[in-house]
Amino acid sequence: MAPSQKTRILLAILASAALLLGCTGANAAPTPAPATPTPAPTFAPAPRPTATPETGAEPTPAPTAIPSPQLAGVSIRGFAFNPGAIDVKVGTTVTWTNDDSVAHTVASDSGGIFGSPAMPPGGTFSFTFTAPGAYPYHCAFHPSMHGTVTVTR
Ligand SMILES: [Cu+2]
Repeated sequence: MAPSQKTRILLAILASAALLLGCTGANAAPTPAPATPTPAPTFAPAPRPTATPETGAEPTPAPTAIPSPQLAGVSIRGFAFNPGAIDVKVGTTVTWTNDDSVAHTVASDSGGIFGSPAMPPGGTFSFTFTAPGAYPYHCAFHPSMHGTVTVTR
């Protein structure tokens, strides 16, 4: 065997060895991919306040305009209606209260539109005016006592 051939064989062995080493090295070098890839930090986005879509367009069911009950009061005191004349809107309930020490009544001057029985001291009488107009009234016991309720729309 010629020395050169011997060298070539040796080189070939070395080369293959290097290849083997290189291969094994190449195989061993890459760090095995982690079986469980570190989960990307699931970034839960801060819950944004969901814009309430109703804002602004609140279809508040408009209640059929039910006129709030309107009230008015008249005090009977010192043989007089106080106030003697009041203005109210249609639908207003007027309540007379006898703040005197004797009985009185409330009676419409004409038509018998309204009329109370004798109201003892502390008694009350109410009437709801449903039509516009002027409603003069008096006390049946004391003709000098007069008052007027004026009803407007
Ligand atoms: Cu009276």
